[in-house]
Amino acid sequence: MQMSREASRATFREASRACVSYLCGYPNRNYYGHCMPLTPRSDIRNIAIIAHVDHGKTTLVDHMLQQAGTFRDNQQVADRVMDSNDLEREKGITIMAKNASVRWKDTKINIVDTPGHSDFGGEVERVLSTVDGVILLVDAAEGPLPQTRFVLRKAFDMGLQPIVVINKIDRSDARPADVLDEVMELFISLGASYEQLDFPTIYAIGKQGVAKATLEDPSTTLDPLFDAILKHIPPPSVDADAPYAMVISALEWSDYVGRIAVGRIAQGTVKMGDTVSLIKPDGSREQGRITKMYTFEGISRVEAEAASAGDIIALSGFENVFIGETIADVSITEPLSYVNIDEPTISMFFMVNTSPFAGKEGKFVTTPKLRERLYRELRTNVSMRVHDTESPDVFKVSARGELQLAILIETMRREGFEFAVSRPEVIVRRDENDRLLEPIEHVTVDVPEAHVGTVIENLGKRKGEMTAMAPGLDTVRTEFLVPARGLIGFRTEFLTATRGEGVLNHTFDSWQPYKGAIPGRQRGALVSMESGNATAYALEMVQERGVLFVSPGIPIYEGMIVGENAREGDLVVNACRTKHLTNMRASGSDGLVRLETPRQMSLEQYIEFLEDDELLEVTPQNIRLRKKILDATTRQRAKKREAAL
Ligand SMILES: Nc1nc2c(ncn2[C@@H]2O[C@H](COP(=O)(O)OP(=O)(O)OP(=O)(O)O)[C@@H](O)[C@H]2O)c(=O)[nH]1
Ligand SMILES: [Mg+2]
Repeated sequence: MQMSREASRATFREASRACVSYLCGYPNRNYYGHCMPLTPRSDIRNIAIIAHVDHGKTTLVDHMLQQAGTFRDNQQVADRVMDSNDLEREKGITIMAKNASVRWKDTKINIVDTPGHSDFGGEVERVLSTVDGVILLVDAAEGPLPQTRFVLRKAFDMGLQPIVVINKIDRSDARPADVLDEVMELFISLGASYEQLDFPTIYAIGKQGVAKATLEDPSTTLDPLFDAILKHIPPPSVDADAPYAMVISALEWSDYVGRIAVGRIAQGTVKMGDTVSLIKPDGSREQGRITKMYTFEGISRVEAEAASAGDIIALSGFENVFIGETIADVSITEPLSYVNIDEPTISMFFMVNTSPFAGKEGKFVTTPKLRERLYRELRTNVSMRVHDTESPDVFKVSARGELQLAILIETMRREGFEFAVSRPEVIVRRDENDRLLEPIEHVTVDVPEAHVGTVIENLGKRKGEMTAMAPGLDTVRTEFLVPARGLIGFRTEFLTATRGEGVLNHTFDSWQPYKGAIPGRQRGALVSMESGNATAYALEMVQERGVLFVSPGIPIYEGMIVGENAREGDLVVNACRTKHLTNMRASGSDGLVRLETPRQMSLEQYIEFLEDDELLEVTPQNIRLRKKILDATTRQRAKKREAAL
């Protein structure tokens, strides 16, 4: 199903080269290719806020909303109000791009808040086609980081005009002048046009709702930022008289009206109750009636009777719509073109749980449920792919990074799903000469000087190549090109090696010839040889061998991983042994069992731990690591056979 969708998208892209709507970049023409004068809609601006992770996008949007009078004076509003889903709030990061709008001096500013984490880069690509300009936020201390480059490159690809905001100038280590130089260098290295290089710069303390036109500006509000948006971001240029057409760039859900499709009207005007066509990328069409229509006011959707080209709207009436599809006047027969979203770089197998505890803890545990859920994810998640495999119970899910996969896994377990996943693998491809290519990540590491050597050594082992080094105030910044393969499982090792003082960032850079073998996990697993409940008595002995993952009383099964071996290679251990009554302790011992607290791991850490012959069992209540082959003898045999090959 996915393949055919992909294939049809490709054909559609080819066919739509002739399409000359504004989305294709031909000015002054409408959808039919007739030269039509486009009129600027000066009452609207559409912008996206883009940046590296944590540089302060969502916090800035809070204050833009507040200062534009979105909330009542006494209204209680949560911090980072746009980070509205549970996982976003728990993790403190934005996962999905979202729309809001403010009114400033009679102009409606539609704002898209985007995620800065590289795994969610597809979200940025998805929404850039709906805006006419971007606010590029850069942390005044950290400067441009890998994702700053990535999002700016995407904005340039779309020909968007940026406003640069040097944010967090209140930081004690802020260095706004240097950071501005670095931004300039970044623009040049990305081949910015003359107009783009002439970008306006605003200095901000997003957290306090302050923006300044210059560092000396006494402003205590965001007015300079709002004014810059009105002045420098071009209003949408539209043909409001052409037949209505828009591409769907987001999907939302409402318990009252069902699926809601969000997009920016490319041309024409649309009214509540209109009969329109949903045009699929392959050109097939179905007609439907618009049952509800909304525009964005503040952070809410408000019902609207009509809207026209340039505005971002949401509408319901089409249950079967996907992102990237076109909704248009019935006279239109061809879909509008849609941006290319970068392909995934990493994949993982999702499968029905087969552990001895299977089916005990989940609400949804069967193949059809798992399959339906995974394919449903594709409706809204533009950068993921799902494929069936030769085995009917196993699905290959491809994504842009481990965190993106971890978020899907966590979301599914909260929904009641029980399943197992394998170790993430990097996706490879072949070039025209049949050479094997692999994804290479651009890695930036900020660490105190004392740790630089260790980092260079560790990344070297993982085939990393250092490309730059620059000393900062307290830390040294080193940059590397590292195979994505080498980064799987690296974060935990990095944090240990730098005693938590290091910051690691990476973003996809390029496809390059395969760099050769990279060693896997340094330490083996402690694998249970029995099924039963873990006992304190047994764990006391097991902990001599490494670090425990389980505590006494926890039900375990043969082949389940109960800890990390202190050495290389796996070790089979007995974690359920009970003390024989006759087994007296040596004199001098107080008889008390002293157990270390088991290692608490996040879902991402569990995923990082996985080796090729292991699985992660995920249920709404538990996460367990296990060997694929549970029986020790069979596992041993399989290993020997593999070694012999
Ligand atoms: N010192 C300082 N900290 C700020 C400022 N603005 C935001 N922060 C802090 O930076 C952190 C990240 O803020 P967010 O607004 O979540 O950043 P973001 O860019 O939306 O992050 P992602 O969406 O996950 O990419 C939070 O702890 C904020 O309190 C600022 O002006 N000064
Ligand atoms: Mg955010």
